[in-house]
Amino acid sequence: MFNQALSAYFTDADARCGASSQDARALRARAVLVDMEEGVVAAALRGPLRTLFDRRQIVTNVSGSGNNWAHGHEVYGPVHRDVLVEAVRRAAGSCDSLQCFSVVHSLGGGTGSGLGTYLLRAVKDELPGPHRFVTAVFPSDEDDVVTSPYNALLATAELIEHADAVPPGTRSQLVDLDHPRQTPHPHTRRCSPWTMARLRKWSTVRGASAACRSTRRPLSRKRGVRARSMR
Ligand SMILES: Nc1nc2c(ncn2[C@@H]2O[C@H](COP(=O)(O)OP(=O)(O)O)[C@@H](O)[C@H]2O)c(=O)[nH]1
Ligand SMILES: [Mg+2]
Repeated sequence: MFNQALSAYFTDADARCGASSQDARALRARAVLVDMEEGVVAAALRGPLRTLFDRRQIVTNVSGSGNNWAHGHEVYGPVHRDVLVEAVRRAAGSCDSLQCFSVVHSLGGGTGSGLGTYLLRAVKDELPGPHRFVTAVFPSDEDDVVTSPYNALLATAELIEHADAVPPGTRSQLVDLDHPRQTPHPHTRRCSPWTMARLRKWSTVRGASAACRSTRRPLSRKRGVRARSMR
């Protein structure tokens, strides 16, 4: 089962025994999980994907960043820097041909935006070769965090400096994928061509498909045929 494509994102824990794994439970993500609250990571470690994560590659704290970019960046960043860099080095050390670091975080709170961008800069300083590809979830108008515009702005300034590529998404798009709506969400109507392309790709999801239908161009073959025959 373990092959070259899988090896880009996973290591094979069975390989140490000399055999290639036939069991998905032997896969270990080449990942470092970071959160300054324990809850989300603890839930991941109780869930169906729990075997994917190497416990040494998890960095948590107890009290969270209080939705404050500065707390994540200026307080937790220096405190956890060594442990974080060590975990990233360990993951990088197990790669044959490291090409890219991929960071996935939200920008509306304090940890993803503040500590996430601190880590991005630390990785740039300590391991400057590979590209830094950042998937950033921006807050949307209906965000539940009152400080999210500030956090996102401060994080964006860091991304401009330290990331090589940033495909942006928004929180409302995640919500729509999670809980498809019958009517298109107003924010998804204003989304970028990149996001529209992603939504089309995921058009089997009801909400996304509804969002696609709100654009001017016909998207499904059926609608396209009807539009042509009406001319
Ligand atoms: N749609 C969606 N939004 C989320 C999820 N997790 C966090 N958010 C949103 O992301 C923003 C920041 O929250 P969070 O990532 O927990 O902050 P942090 O832990 O301090 O970085 C808030 O607006 C949350 O509502 C999720 O799983 N789905
Ligand atoms: Mg959080």
